[in-house]
Amino acid sequence: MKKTKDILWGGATASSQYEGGYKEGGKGLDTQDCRPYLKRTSDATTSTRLLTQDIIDEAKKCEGIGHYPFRQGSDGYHHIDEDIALLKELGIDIYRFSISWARLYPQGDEETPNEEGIKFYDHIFKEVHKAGMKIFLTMNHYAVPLYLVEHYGGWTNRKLIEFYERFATVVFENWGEYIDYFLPFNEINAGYFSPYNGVGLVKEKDQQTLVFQSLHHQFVASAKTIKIAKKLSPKSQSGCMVACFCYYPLTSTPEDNLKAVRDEEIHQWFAVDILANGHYPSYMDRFFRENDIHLTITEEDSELLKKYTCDFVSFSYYSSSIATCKEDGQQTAGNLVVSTKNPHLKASDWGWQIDPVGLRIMLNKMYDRTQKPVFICENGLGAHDIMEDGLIHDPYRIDYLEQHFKQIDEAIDDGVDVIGYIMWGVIDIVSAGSCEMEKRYGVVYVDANNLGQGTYKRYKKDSFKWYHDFIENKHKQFN
Ligand code: BGP
Repeated sequence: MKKTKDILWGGATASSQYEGGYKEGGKGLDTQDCRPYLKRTSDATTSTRLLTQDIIDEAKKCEGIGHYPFRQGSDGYHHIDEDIALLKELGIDIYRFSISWARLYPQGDEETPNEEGIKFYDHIFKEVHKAGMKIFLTMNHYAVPLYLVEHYGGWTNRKLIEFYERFATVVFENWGEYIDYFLPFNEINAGYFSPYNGVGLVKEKDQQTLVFQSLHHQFVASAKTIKIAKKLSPKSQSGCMVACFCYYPLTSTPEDNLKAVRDEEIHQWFAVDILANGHYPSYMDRFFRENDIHLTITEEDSELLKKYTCDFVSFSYYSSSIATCKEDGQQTAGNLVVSTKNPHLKASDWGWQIDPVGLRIMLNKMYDRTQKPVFICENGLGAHDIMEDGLIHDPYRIDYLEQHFKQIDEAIDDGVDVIGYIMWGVIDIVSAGSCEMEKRYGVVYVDANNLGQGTYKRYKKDSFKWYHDFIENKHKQFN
């Protein structure tokens, strides 16, 4: 039987949140480069995700970094070797990172890739491999080349499948031998809540059909990517990933229970059901009917979905949520969704409700549902950290990690086939939801603030040593 000591422990970043260098090496502008930093109000997270054409036009006028934090990221573009050395010292088994589509294909529709982009990633793949870490690649983590948004309508357009296939072919031709695990898309269900981030859709009215058609195109692109990888990188394992919200009913009424089931299906499971089982689940028929959503799904699409299902399933998990038919409860923020407050849970500085047991529940549910190995590919605590004399004491993060690791251990005992755990934002990066640098997840501190001021020097937090020791001693901690 599998034990906790047998699973992989890792850390993750994403190109748009980490790299910066937004104009260097021939990179094209992408959707994240257009999201401004807005001082946080209660709805800042939502408003920075909904981009209008006016906001994009404004962003295009800004030549420099300005108040667009993704253009600077953590300046990973210029710190990559130092960061890989830090990850090696941390002792993680696996590094999850993503490729900027616009760095390889500045517009997105070119026939051939940008050679400087190839050189940049070639270096990363080889150095991570040399450092002895496995590679978990997210091929596309939110950022879509802006040209594809403005000239093709983002993923609403079937043409993007073709462009994505070209991108995928180049990735696997060049680095197939280094890739251990891969995801065609980060949190593929995000397109539903955050269409601009997820499928490159500029805000308009009445987008439901467009959103689901775009998601469908991403599902087909996922299947085609798996087909490509099977040929060019036969040893790599293909996955699908969703953001998990873990819905609890607010009360024991049958109505609240039904609401929890439905919310979980529509918000998170439907993408897993399609990509792991190879077809649209029956509950989506009613949802499409009742919401007047009409999709174009060809026979070839259905064949591809059926034939190229993923090898493993994976998810991000930060907090649990509440489902209720009553609309009057106190609301709180979470990853991608807003939820009714749970009086039994504490929350992070951003209102995300901390619930380690929810992680065990999600692991069990996902495994029961798919019977495929499960990878926790994102989890961690976004917090305000304070650096004094080069030291960062973050006992709250250590506590968060410890509590969640205990629940992973329980889930493994429950019989869930867990492949590994990947800590989100292992090096501080710009927040995807609220565009802040000061919402920090890392065990490595990056000296920069929300306005991009700072030295961008790296410092180890207390949690660095804690995670390092945990990985080194994992045999003793559990089992
Ligand atoms: C997920 C994304 C990440 C990420 C994380 C934390 O949705 O895949 O890119 O950043 O959530 O969210 P945030 O950065 O908003 O705190």
